[in-house]
Amino acid sequence: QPIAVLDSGVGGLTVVREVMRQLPREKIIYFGDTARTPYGPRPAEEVTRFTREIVDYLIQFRPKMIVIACNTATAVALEDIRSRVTIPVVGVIHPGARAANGRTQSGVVGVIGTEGTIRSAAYEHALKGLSPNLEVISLACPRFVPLVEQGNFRSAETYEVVQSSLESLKCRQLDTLILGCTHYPFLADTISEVMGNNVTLINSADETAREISTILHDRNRLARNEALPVHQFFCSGDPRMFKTIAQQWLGEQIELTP
Ligand code: DGN
Repeated sequence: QPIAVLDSGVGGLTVVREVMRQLPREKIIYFGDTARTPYGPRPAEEVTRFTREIVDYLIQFRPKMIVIACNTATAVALEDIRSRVTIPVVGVIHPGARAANGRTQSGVVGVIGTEGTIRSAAYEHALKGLSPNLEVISLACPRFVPLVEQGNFRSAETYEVVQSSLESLKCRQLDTLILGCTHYPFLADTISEVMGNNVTLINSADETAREISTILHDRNRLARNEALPVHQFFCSGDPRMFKTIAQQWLGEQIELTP
């Protein structure tokens, strides 16, 4: 049985890459809603409706687990989806919050994400639930996702957008910055360059993959000569850009069904 992974576009591939690395025997069915990306500016009810539709589609593949690899959808729809299916549903916010809480020394944690994620205050709640004294500085970066969906990871324009978006964070005392959108790891080098060496970036993909492995009770080593599973990718929009970005990020050819 596969693990079903969904996102508003290519962002969830950052989680897929980590699952492939930590759990190489698991077959993945991925859905990127590239026709309706970005989810960030949309009202919560609409994001919930889209998430339900994608889950209804993915459920036909009889997955053993659903991973909502989108912070915006996790923030508004995680509990709704959990109440609708009988298999485990994993989001990306708690894993990221746990990782940041374990890492910060100064107790000042930054969170960047879409407008929807930041408006929901889901990271604040998750972080304060772990350590009530943490100071949390949140910032929406609505210009990042469109850059990533265009495959524009490392241009002068990207640098300029990242630099100007993060300006207000640079004078704060944070030592840990949560990439609270699964698209942002694509821009991690630029974000890191702008924020400087003293700020550790938290990418929830790593921690989410660990949570999946715990739920599955799986150490998942490949036996010698064992064939790798064939993953399946679906996207609702232009397949060319999705395929290019996916193959570049995952470092292998993929099977994509538009
Ligand atoms: N990748 C998604 C997230 O983590 O929030 C959403 C991006 C978007 O659609 N704006």
